[in-house]
Parts: sequence; C-alpha cells; structure tokens
Amino acid sequence: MEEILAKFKIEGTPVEVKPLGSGLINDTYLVRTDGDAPDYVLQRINNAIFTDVELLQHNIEAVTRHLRSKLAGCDDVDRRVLRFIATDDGKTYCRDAAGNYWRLSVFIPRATTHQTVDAEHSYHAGRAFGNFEAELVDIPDTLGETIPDFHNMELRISQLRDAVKRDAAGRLAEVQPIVDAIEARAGEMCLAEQLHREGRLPKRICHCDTKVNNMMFGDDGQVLCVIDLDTVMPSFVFSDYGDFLRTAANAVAEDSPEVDKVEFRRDIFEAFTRGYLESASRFLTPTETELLPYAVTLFPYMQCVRFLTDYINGDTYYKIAYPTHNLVRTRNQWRLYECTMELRPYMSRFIAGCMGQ
Ligand code: GN1
Ligand code: MG
Repeated sequence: MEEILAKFKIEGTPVEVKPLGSGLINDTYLVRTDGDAPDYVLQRINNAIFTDVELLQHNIEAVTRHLRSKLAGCDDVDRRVLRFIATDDGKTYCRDAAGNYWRLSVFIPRATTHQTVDAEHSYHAGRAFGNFEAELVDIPDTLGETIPDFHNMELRISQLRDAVKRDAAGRLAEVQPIVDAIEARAGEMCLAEQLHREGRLPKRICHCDTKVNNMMFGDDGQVLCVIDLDTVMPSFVFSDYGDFLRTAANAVAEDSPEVDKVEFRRDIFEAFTRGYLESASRFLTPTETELLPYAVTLFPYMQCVRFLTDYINGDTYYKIAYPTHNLVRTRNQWRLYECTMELRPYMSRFIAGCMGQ
C-alpha cells in the first residue's frame, strides 16, 4: 500500500489503511493521515469489470470537473464533489507491480452513508439525483460507456440466455421456474430499447448506480455528495430513478432471504418521486415522465436477471458471502419486481399528481 500511495501527490503522511464500505465490485480502503492533512479513499479498480480504466477515469474526471465548475463560489466544494488526486505523471490512477489499477480521492469528513433510508432522506436523495442529471445535461465532454450496454435490458436477457445454454455450474435445473417467469416478461420489459430505436427516448448522462449507499449525507439530512462514479455514462433516465427505488423502497435488503418480507414502500416512493421531479422535471420529456413507473419495475427485474445470470455462471461477477447468495438475491429481486408491477397504476396517478395533471 505504501508503494502505491507514494505514487500520488498527497498531503500528510499515511498512518493507517483500513477497509471501507460495502461495494460489490471494487476494493475500497480508508487512508488516515497524520495532522491536518485530509484523509483519503484508496480504491483498487476491478479491472475485470472496468476493462478500459483510461476511459473510466476520463469520464470521472470530466464529470467531477463539470460539477465542480457549477459549484464555483460555494464553500465546502470538496465535500460536495469528489476530488481525485493526480499521480506524478498527471493521471488519476496508477498501476502496481501486479498490474492492479488504483486511484485515490479525498475522503469526505463529517458525512455518512446509509444502507437504508427514511422518507425524509429519500426526498433529498431524489432532489440530489435529479439535480445530478440536470447539471450534467450541458457537460462539454463526450462520455463513453464504461461498461458497454450496462443497463441495456435486451443485452441482459441475452446474457441470461447464454448462461442458460452453457449451464456452466450445473445449476439450471434448480432455477428453471424463475428463468421461465423472466422469459414470459422479457418482451414488455425491453420497452426502453425499443423506444430508443424509434427515436422516442433519449440517452442522457446518468449515474447508473444510484443505490442508497452511493450518496453521502450531511448532519442536516441533506445529500452532500454523490459518490461511486464508475458507471456515470449515457443511459436512460430510468436508471437513476429506478435503481434508487429498487434499493431504498424495498422493506428489506436486496439479499434478504426473507422473501415474504419484501415490500415496496410507498412512503419512500412518494418522497423520492417528489424530490426527483422537483429537480428533473425541468428537462424530462413527457415520455420519460410517463414511463417512470415502468422504470420502477425495470430495475428489480434487471437486477434479478443479473443476479440469476451470475448464479448460473457460477458466481463470476458479484462478490458473494455464501454459495447461494446470488440465488437469494435473485428471489428477493423477483418478489420486489412482482410488488412493483402491482403498483404501477398507483404510481402513475401519483406522478401525474406531482406534475399538476
Ligand atoms: C454493483 O459496486 P456496487 O456494489 O455499488 C453493480 C450495480 C448493481 C449492484 C447490486 C458496476 O454496485 O450495477 O446494481 O452491485 N455495479 C456494477 O447491488 O455492476
Ligand atoms: Mg457502491
């Protein structure tokens, strides 16, 4: 670690490095320094998933630069947008002797992340993510897809079909009923790609991983800063709206085995939607707004397909803590999907009400 940290232009002397956070993809550490120097967040980038680190960091630098420019004059800028530290050769990442990629950002003090949120936090999160998208509408740089077709439902279905065909871990028989249930809904769930092909649905710069734990809250309950920017890329707005509600409005964690306790919480939905529309309605098209309830159903469905695909493949993508972890996640997300499908008419009515219709 010392060797890696020495490549970055940091202030102070590192005195302690310890694991941080609960991400399923990268490895994250908190680096404490002595004296008044800031602490840092050190991350080993999962290069098997983010294969183009150059592009990844290009996106992140462009996004943080743009957000920073919009915050000019505001105090506390370093707590509101991530700041990545350059290496001696002017990049925001380096490689170690084993070929691993690392990057370093300033740790945001006096802020917390949550695994679950209440309605009040959800309202602020809605405003923050709507605002995040709104601020990036006029970003001058071109961003690439750090994971090509990341939220492309058609691709996720085809990856599931490939996994089913290979049955690499011999787990197919056990999950055939849920594969069939997914297949029965595949056509309607790929609506976004279809509308995009018809020129009726734009792509915009989105965060694409709006899990509750990817934002930092200040003492006042407001969102200070959106973090985990690896997946910021062009996508449908459904990504950010849908993925937040997938994690925040589920009454239990995404990997809870207590499937009968899965429930879609309306208080969270209503608060988040109010916040989101307050900041996002200034750029959303009528089609995007009308399809927000579809987005709420799309993300549990897509996540279910992704967890199941990984389970069938023998757990090659997500970190797991026990052998059936991905299967438990799959069942949980399927139940959530069913809950959201039942609530679509109610969600449409609520959104129309917010829009004053
Ligand atoms: C991953 O890195 P983390 O844990 O925030 C995943 C998301 C999934 C999520 C499911 C790059 O996010 O897309 O929704 O796990 N990120 C990537 O918990 O695949
Ligand atoms: Mg994360």
